[in-house]
Order: sequence, then structure tokens, then C-alpha cells
Amino acid sequence: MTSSLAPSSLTPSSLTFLGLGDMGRALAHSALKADHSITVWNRSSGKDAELVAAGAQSAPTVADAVAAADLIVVCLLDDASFRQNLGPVAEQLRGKVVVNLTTSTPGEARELAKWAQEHGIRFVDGGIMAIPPMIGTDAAFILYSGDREAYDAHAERFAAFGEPVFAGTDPGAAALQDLALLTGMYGMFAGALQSLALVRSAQPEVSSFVPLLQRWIGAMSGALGQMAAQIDADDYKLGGVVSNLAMQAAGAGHFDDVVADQGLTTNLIAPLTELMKRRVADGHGEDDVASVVELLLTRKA
Ligand code: FVH
Repeated sequence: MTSSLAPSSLTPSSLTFLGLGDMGRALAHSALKADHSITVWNRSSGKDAELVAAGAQSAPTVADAVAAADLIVVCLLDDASFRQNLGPVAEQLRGKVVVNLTTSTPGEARELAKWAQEHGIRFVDGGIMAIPPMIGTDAAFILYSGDREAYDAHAERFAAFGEPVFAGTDPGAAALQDLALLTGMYGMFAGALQSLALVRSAQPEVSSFVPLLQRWIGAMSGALGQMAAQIDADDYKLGGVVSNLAMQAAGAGHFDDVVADQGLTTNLIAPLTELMKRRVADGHGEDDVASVVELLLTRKA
């Protein structure tokens, strides 16, 4: 049963959770499972019901919720909802630790850290590398960055959500690595979707093909270590080049051809093959494919 307690009846908690969407509820449940006492708040009513039944106390306002604990975990929709709800209670947060697990850009996280510093708030930003059912399991990891001392003081409690990984003292580091990991994931999805579209254009089902795709993607992910070493060394021949860019770029035309031959109109990997060809035209055909990163690192004038 949901109980909205009067401020005076709230007891001190180990953690407060602001935001009980799908992710906020999963985080709060994992804290309860780890035997933490928790206070929860959500904008709209009803989402706290199961948590209250499991032992959480529900706060009627953000101010009541932040008063109940010294560690505040925020999991709202976006930066605007963070500012809208925490801005008015900034002075009450003085001396407390705020952990923002709302997805942010690095710039937003750095701005929030500045705001927190102005109000004497210890600020840690986070990036959740999990979907709600993974929270509290070994499969989940969560990136944190910002105030190292505050992170160290609470890392044990963060472990209830998933493995904590400290990304750096730059408050934007967790957000940057979060978005970089998601970029890798969507790039993989883009290639896989293009691959499945090709197969589906030729046969009535793709499920039988998936084990081959998984096997191939798994084997090729082994190349990432050497790719990273070449990027770090600015040397795209480091460790020896097995399949050079000139050969790969020449073969890239086949991707346009097969899309056209199958009567399809979209080639999701065309932007990559264009960059490969450009790098060859610039005289780097003997490099490994990691050489393309030089074009991705080109900054705006
Ligand atoms: N769910 C996922 O798979 C991903 C995994 C990676 C991390 N993301 C990020 O987590 C943040 C929250 O995501 P969520 O899944 O909990 O999202 P929703 O279920 O849509 O819940 C949104 C909560 O935010 C509250 N909210 C929205 N706007 C406001 C506002 N202006 N003032 C106060 N609260 C607000 C909303 O409240 P209500 O609609 O229930 O009243 C929910 O509590 C997010 O950054 C993901 O990118 C999740």
C-alpha cells in the first residue's frame, strides 16, 4: 500500500531515490534487496506502491525526500527534469552527496558539477550500462565520475545496483564513456540490421543465420585491442597489417552492389566505406582500418 508520510514522520534513510521510472524503481528495489533503508519520491503518484510494500518510505515532496538521507540518487528523465526538481532544494542539499544517474551529456554533467560546487553539494555523475532487469545482477555495470572522495565513501552502496566503475574526476567522464559505449552498441546494431536485411531479402527467415552473425561479430571484436593500440600510438601499421585499407576499401563497393542487386535502397554502412575510400585517396592505403579514426578526429575549425 502506498503511504505518503508527513515530513515529520520520515525516518533517516541510508539512501533517497528521486525518480521512480522503470530504471529508478529497479535501482531502489536493488538497494532494498541489499538491506538499505530507503526513501523514495516520484512526481506522479502510484509508482512507489511496490517499493513501499517492500519496506521503502515514500516522501510527499522532493524537499522531504532529500531531508531523509545524506546520499541522494537521482534517476529522472533528463537534465531539464534534474534542474527543475533539484534547483529549488539546492540549499537543503548542502553537505550531502548527489549521484545523478539520469542520462546526461558530458557538458550537462560538468555544468551540474559547477552548480553543485556553488551550493556545497558533493556531486557524482553516473552512466548506467544496463537495462532495468539487469540492475542488481552481475551483468550490470555503472560508470561514475566527479568527486572521487564522495564516490569512494559510497562505492559499496553503489555495488547494489551493479559493478561500480570510476571513470575519472572530470564530472563529464562517465557521460562521455556511457555515450561512447552506446555508440559502439548502435554501430553494431546498424551493421547487424543491414546484415539481416540482406539475408531477409533473399530468404523467408533470418533466425537460422543469426548464429553465424554472432560468431563473426564475436571473432572480429577480438581486433579491438590492436585497433586501440594503433590509435594510441598514432601508428596504423603497429603490430602488422593483415588486411590493408586499400584492399578493404576496394571491397567496400560490394556492399553498395549487393544492396542494389537485392533491390534494396538503404546501405547503413555507406558512411564508413566512404571514409575508408577517402583515407585511401589521401595516401593511407597501406594502413590498417583503424586509420579511419584520423578522419573521425577532425575537429570543427
Ligand atoms: N530504461 C533504460 O533502459 C535506460 C538504461 C540506461 C539509463 N537510462 C536512463 O535512466 C533515466 C531514467 O530512465 P527510466 O527508464 O526510468 O525512464 P522512465 O521510465 O521514462 O521514467 C522517467 C522518470 O522521470 C520522471 N520525470 C520526467 N520528467 C519529470 C519532471 N519534469 N519532473 C519530475 N520527474 C520527471 C518520471 O516521472 P513520472 O512521469 O513518473 O511522474 C519518471 O520517474 C533516463 O535518463 C534514461 O536515459 C534508462
